[in-house]
Amino acid sequence: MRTQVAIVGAGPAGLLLSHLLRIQGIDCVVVEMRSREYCENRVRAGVLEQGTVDTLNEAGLGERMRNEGLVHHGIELLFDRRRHRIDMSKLTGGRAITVYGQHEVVRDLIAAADTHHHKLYFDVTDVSLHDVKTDHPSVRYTHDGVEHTIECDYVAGCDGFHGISRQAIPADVLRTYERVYPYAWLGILADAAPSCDELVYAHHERGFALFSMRSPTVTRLYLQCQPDENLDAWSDDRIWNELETRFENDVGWKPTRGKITQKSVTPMRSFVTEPMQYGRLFLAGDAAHIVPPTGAKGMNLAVADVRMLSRALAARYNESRDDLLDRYSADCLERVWRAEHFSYFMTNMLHPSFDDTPFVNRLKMSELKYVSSSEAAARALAENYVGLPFAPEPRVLGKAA
Ligand code: RFL
Ligand code: PHB
Repeated sequence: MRTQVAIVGAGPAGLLLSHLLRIQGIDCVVVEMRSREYCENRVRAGVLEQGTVDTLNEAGLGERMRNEGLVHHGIELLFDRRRHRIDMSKLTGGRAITVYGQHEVVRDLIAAADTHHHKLYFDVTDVSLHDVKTDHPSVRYTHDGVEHTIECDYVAGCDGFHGISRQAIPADVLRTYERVYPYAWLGILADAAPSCDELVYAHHERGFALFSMRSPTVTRLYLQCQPDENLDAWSDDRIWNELETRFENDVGWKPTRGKITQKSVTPMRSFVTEPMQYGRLFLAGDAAHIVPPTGAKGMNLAVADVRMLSRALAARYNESRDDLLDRYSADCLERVWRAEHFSYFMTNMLHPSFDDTPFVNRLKMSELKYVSSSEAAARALAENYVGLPFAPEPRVLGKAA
């Protein structure tokens, strides 16, 4: 099989890249090791930045998101039993976030791929990359017991943190920067109407807790826990009691209880790979970088990367220009490091660390009071949370900058 761009991985990065390339007339093939059902039902992120919403709308993928997504103009920070609202829209000239599940975005992308007959293969095995440093790279995989080779011009490694693409970059070229946090999140989905219209990030001496939602009937909640936490030790009652303790406040607000339909433990990690490109291989999304979920940045970074990559590839094919491809890694890493810092800042501020000294925990409390009382500090938090605007459009498709 021959194509222009071979894409490894059908998460948000790979699927959106495929869509953005197709609408610019570039041929591509996506190979994914999991089943379609698994990808469509994998519950993960929930917060879309303004720029992500704009990208999905511009690509013609926004109809269900506009109908079912919940637009939020603020978030709440809860500490010392008090709720403090950060009015993000007021602080950022009207920008907002949209709560719409990552698996809904993935479903919309797969539905669009069906409609336009994109080449998207699920349940593949033994994926390997070859000759990425040459001008004739290829991707090999097995599907239904038959070995296949995709000959291509470029390879996009969109296969997440545990994927194989990153390994195609030689160890002496690749630099990695990493921080593993001494805690994790126990996350649940519950059939319960959200008892608050906005997300609530709570700092409590027993640990962090987050109130979020997926729809008018589904609440999403997280509790700080140990990285090796045993889920079997957490009965539904214990989870609700702990959540109620951590959300305690002077006005008696608490999440509404409901049937818990899903439980999981998510480790917390910061990780960046440099460079994000090697020869004709380009990494995008979690394959290149991971953030702890406290800043809600992971999927948004994946979208920003593939937006950049699709434009760079369009410049190559439609204008014979390589400059955007040459600087893909440098351009992406600007945004990546800003999001890394913001996620690290939110994570440190909101999680009491039982390994830290009382001094460090006092600093966290001071920071919380500062962002809740100083307009300048609140604005810095708000502009990072809603997401920094994309750089002005690069000169592609023949338009002058
Ligand atoms: P994904 O989604 O991991 O997709 C990678 C795909 O590649 C496939 N794959 C392979 N395919 C073929 N061959 C191989 N050898 C392969 N190896 C892997 C995988 O099966 C998979 O389908 O990466 P992508 O596309 O870069 O997307 C990244 C996002 O999924 C991730 O950053 C977010 O989920 C992070 N995240 C959040 N991000 C946000 O923007 N806002 C949030 O509110 C938010 N909350 C979260 C989160 C992640 C969480 N968890 C569970 C990690 C909350 C949580 C709890
Ligand atoms: C979620 O709804 O899953 C969610 C929301 C905000 C975060 C992380 C996860 O910071």
